[in-house]
Amino acid sequence: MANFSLEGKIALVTGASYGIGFAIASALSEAGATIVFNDINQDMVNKGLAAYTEKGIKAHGYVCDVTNEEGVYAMVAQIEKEVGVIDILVNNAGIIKRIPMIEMSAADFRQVIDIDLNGPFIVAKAVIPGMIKKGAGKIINICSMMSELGRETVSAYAAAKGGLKMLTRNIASEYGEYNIQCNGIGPGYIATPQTAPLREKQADGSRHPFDSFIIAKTPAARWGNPEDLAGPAVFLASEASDFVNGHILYVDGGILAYIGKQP
Ligand code: NAP
Ligand code: GCO
Repeated sequence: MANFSLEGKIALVTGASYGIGFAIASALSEAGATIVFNDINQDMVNKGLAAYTEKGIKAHGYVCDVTNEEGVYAMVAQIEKEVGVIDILVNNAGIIKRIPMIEMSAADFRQVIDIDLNGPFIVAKAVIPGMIKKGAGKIINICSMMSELGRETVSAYAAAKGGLKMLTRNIASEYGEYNIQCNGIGPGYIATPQTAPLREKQADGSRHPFDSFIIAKTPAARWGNPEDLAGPAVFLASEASDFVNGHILYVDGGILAYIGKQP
C-alpha cells in the first residue's frame, strides 16, 4: 500500500485563511501534517486561525505578503525556529484582475504577475535550502485552467499561471536530484470568493451567463468545491508521489478534455 501519511511533516500553505488554501491545508492536516499558513494582514490571519480551530486543527498563522522577499525570508526563519523546517510548500496565494487587456494598466498587470508568479518563486527559493538539508521536499504550485487556456479579460492571470506551470517544471528539473518534487495542481472552476462574481444571480433570479457557460463546459456539469482538491493535494504532498515530478495535475471535472456541450 502506498504511503499517503503526512505524520511528522510540516506544511506551509500560502494565503490559506479561506478558500482553496484552507481546504488544502485542512486535508494535509487530516493526513497528519502540522499546518502553517500566512496571509497579508493580522485580521485575515486571525480569521484563518479561528476557522482552523473550529475544525479542530491547531494551525500556526503568520502575517506575510508573498511578494516581499525580505518578509518571506523572515517568516521562513521564524517558522523554522517556532515550528520546524518546512517539508511541504503549497504556493496557493493568488489574485485575479478581470480587465480587457487594452484597458489594463501596466501597474495592474505587474501586480498580478508579482503575486501569482514572483510570489511562488520567492517562497520556493526561501524553503528549498531547508529541504535540501533535510534530503526531501514537496512543492505544490496552484496553477489554473489559465495555465493552458486563454479567455477575455484575464491576460495577466493567464500569463502568470502559464509562467507558474513552467516554474514548476524548472524547479523539478533543477532540484529533483535533491529528492525534491515540485508539481502543480490546476483547479478547474472552483466556487470560492475569487469566482463569486462569475456566479452572481441575475436580477431576475436566473443564473449568471458565465455560470451556465462553465456548467456546459464541464463534463461533471458543476463547479468544483475547494474540497475536490483535497485528495490530489495529499497525494502530491506524500511519499505516494515520490517519482512524480514536474507534473501539472488538472482537477477540473474534465474541462480540458471536452469541447463543450453542443447548443
Ligand atoms: P481567494 O478566495 O481569493 O483566496 C486567495 C488567498 O490568497 C486569500 O487568502 C488572499 O488573502 C491571499 N493572498 C492574496 N494576495 C496575497 C499576498 N500578496 N500574500 C499572501 N497572501 C495573499 O482565491 P481561491 O479561489 O481560494 O484561490 C487560491 C489559489 O487558487 C489562487 O492562486 C488562485 O489563482 C487559484 N485558483 C483558483 C481557482 C478558482 O476557481 N477559485 C481556480 C484555479 C486556480 P486576502 O483575502 O487577504 O487578499
Ligand atoms: C476566470 C476565473 C479563472 C479561475 C481559475 C480557472 O475569471 O476565468 O477566475 O481564472 O479562477 O483559475 O482554473
